[in-house]
Amino acid sequence: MSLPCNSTFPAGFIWGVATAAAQIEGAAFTDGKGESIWDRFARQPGKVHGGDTLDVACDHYHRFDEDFALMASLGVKHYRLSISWPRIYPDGDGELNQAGLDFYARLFDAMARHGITPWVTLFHWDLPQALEDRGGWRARETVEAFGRYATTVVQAFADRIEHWITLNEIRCFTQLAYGYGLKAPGVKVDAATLNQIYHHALVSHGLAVQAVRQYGGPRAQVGLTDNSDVCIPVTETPADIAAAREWYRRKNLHLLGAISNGGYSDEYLERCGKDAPKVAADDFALISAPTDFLGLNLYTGPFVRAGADGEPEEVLLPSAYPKADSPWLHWAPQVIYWGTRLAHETYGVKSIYITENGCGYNDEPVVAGEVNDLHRREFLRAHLRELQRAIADGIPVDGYFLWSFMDNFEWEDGYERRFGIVHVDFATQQRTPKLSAHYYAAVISANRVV
Ligand code: PNW
Repeated sequence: MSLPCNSTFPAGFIWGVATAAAQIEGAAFTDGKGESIWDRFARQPGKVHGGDTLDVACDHYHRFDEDFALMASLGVKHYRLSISWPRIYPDGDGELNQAGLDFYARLFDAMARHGITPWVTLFHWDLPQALEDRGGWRARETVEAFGRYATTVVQAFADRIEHWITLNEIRCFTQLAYGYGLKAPGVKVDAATLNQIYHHALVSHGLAVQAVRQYGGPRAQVGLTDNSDVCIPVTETPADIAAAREWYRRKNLHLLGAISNGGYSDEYLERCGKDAPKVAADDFALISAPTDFLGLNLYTGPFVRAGADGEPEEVLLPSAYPKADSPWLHWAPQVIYWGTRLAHETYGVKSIYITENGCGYNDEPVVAGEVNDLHRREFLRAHLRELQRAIADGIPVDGYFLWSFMDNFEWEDGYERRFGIVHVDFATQQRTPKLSAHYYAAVISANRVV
């Protein structure tokens, strides 16, 4: 099947925007919220650009009503947000903070008033520091605590939430945090510990799925958001496509591979050798329980080709290759097409939502009341064309969430790096929709690439 290049998207296609609690809420110690590992990390010298903290961020905690009014004015009807675990359980476990649940109840009420449907991520990296002090993701205790937290949240909001996302980007809060030490808690563990941490993340995903199935009500849908290592064939020829597919399969063996396989493959266990994770008897019954969709955060990916011996090889990026200001974010719009296609082909996924896609730049000044981010408009248009191609090829993509609604705390890059389609002046909290916001509003309204 192929569609003419200016055709509309399928009726009911979900257009949304995304954020995460720690990056926008601020109010880091308000109404009983506990300390998160990011609150702690940001206070360690040299960890976050400019010494920026999450204390105020976009002050969304106090401004959500006007933020939803702005969102609605752009025609956005779907919003992916996350819930802050330390707002609900300040110590990660044990005593519940009712004020935390009350905050999200007010937030969801406001969204309903503005006609915006919530898509809720249960964990977007803000682990309670108290749990990190007892071992963090190294410890099985954290997995059990996450299961209790997920159950509490699903029980509290089952009447309002139909779309649940268990975890955001396992790779980032495991490998980048405990492997490379770039993200909180900023440590470097050994290979066996890191493999155990991946496993704990997978079990946590499974416990959240179980919570949604038990308490989410008949209409609830649940899935994981993964940032798979997407491999893009340098030329779309059978040889390079096969190489990209094989490279993708190998790179995702420990996460999506294990989930879809119902266990760790021999290939993965051989790769781990003596550092293989310890797996409890029922773990994979949880981990591989069916889900309703797969969320994919698609930003970039390596270009892969068939080498001389037929083995996949990554092509090095020349210095002239275009990048966003985030050094890891080289332009590769085909990540949308290949990210969704490889997930569908490799794991048989039947429903995919792109839960994040966007770009981060530093200098986006407000001039005469406008932010001329033509670079982001161009980025979005190129990526949406690839989304259209994926759909035309029959890949089951049901929605797209742009990262991000507004500039926010970009983790170790602090407030310097802007991903929003709405500009935030962090001194005054003034919001200014950028050119890209008006562009995206036009896309949503026309339900096609404009
Ligand atoms: C995602 N990489 O993070 C997160 O889900 C967001 O919270 C974040 O703000 C956004 O993308 C932009 O960075 C990523 O190194 C961080 O490939 C790093 C990578 C990918 C995604």
